[in-house]
Amino acid sequence: MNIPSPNDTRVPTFYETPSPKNMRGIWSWLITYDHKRIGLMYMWAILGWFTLGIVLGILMRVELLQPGGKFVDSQTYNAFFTLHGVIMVFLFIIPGIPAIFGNFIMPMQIGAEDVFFPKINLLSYWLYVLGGILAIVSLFAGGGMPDTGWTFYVPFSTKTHTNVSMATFAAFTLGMSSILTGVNFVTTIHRMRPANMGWKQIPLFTWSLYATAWVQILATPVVGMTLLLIILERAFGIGLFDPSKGGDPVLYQHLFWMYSHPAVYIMVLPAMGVVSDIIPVFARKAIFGYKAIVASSLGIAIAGSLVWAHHMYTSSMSDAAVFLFSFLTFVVAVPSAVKVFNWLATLQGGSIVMAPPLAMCLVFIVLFSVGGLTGLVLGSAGTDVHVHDTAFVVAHFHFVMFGGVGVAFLAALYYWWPKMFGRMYQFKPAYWGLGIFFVGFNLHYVTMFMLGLQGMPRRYYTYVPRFATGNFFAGIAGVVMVLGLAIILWNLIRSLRSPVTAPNNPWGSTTLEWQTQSPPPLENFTKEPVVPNYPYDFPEKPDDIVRV
Ligand code: CU1
Repeated sequence: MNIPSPNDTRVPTFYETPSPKNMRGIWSWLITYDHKRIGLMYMWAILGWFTLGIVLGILMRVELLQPGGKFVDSQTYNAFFTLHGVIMVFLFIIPGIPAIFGNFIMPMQIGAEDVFFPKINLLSYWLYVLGGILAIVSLFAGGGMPDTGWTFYVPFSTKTHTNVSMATFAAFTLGMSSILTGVNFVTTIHRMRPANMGWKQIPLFTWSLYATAWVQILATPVVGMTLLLIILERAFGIGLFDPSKGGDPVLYQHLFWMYSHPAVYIMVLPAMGVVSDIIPVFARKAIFGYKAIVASSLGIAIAGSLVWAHHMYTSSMSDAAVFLFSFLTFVVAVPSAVKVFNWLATLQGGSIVMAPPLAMCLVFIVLFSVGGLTGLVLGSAGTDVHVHDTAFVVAHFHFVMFGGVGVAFLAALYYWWPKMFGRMYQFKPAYWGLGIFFVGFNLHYVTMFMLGLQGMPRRYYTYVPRFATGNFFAGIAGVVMVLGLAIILWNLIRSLRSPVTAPNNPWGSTTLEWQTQSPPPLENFTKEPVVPNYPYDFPEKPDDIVRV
């Protein structure tokens, strides 16, 4: 790649300095140990999967435009929602922020030249690719596309003749990748910081990855083993989940959600870290309650691991268990709300400079808050029983996962894009894209909340005629939402064709990754970065910010 230098002091970037053995061309990427190249390889793979997941989502909405299943048959629709879920959860949302920005940005935030285990990092990437390939193969290998939904609930998943074994093995492989990334990040954050960066000088994004990494290490093995048990059941019929052989299908649900609820926090915590890093920069003000945000990240990681059975109120648990899990679920809302209040308190009284990353964070706060508050409707058992397995639940977790984590992912792209590629993107289409996305998103999912309250079930290829208007409207709004998303991504990718112009620190940020050039050189820093006493100290006047 030939990149023109805007000034003389530039050193060759990591694009221009292949590693490890100075190989050139495609191999210098495929076997690289460089955390930035690995982060970028994740980015293109994850954006590819995201696109496929969106296409599947649109196909589902096309089927639901009118009742009666006129587009595809029920079995194909079952495959659509299974694949949409598996791809979006395991291949997009879980790895999204940690694998891309955790890899690319986190080592730079702590002034390190790479992660602690660069080769294991490369192994994680290839396990991710392998898991993705297995997921695709499970579609087209004989037997039929998996039709269980992304949760692989027994007894259906042990009985269906579709390719469930391969799909679960794909998820198992992706879990291995996630565990290795977690181990790598914990070790990196403990061992690679400069001597003068204490725990209270660590930027909040890195803190959030630290909390996430522990959940990845402790919870992911549970789902890995559980998915292997499904494969064993299918191959040998041991009967762990089969009452006629002394097993229990509800055991599966416990094992599955013991990981998959904490997985919600594996997804959400890094998103919160992104927002915590962006907001003070554009408020030109120290983050309000640094310690409270760190403590709430750890609090969420711990409390979030104790609430899994709130997915099972209708699975005939004892009333005492329902009460306990409902109570604990409300407890997790506290540290989450602490963060929202901290972000708002940071904005309050700041000299706010509006830019696309901040605008995206504001979208995050709105959508995530709606997602969180509707979660309370589901967390309290009485109301949950009423809306269980309806479109209300689907709308709720899309508000959290997509409106929360997905939007924070886009905010991270808006914020770190100049650092990663050395290009500034156009602000106008960036705002238009997020505006259209925001309108389409709300019309789409708020409609689904209403449909759910009226009793529209999830996961059916057709519905009774009285839901027709709502579903038609939701489908059209979904297209508007995807249009906004397309503008956002197109505007970013288009900027790659322009020359390298981004300054080293376009937003006037104070964390270490902005002290090196954009894009950074091979081992990140040519001279030791200066660690500030406090990572969010801003000069009063925002003179140093680029406006495009
Ligand atoms: Cu949950």
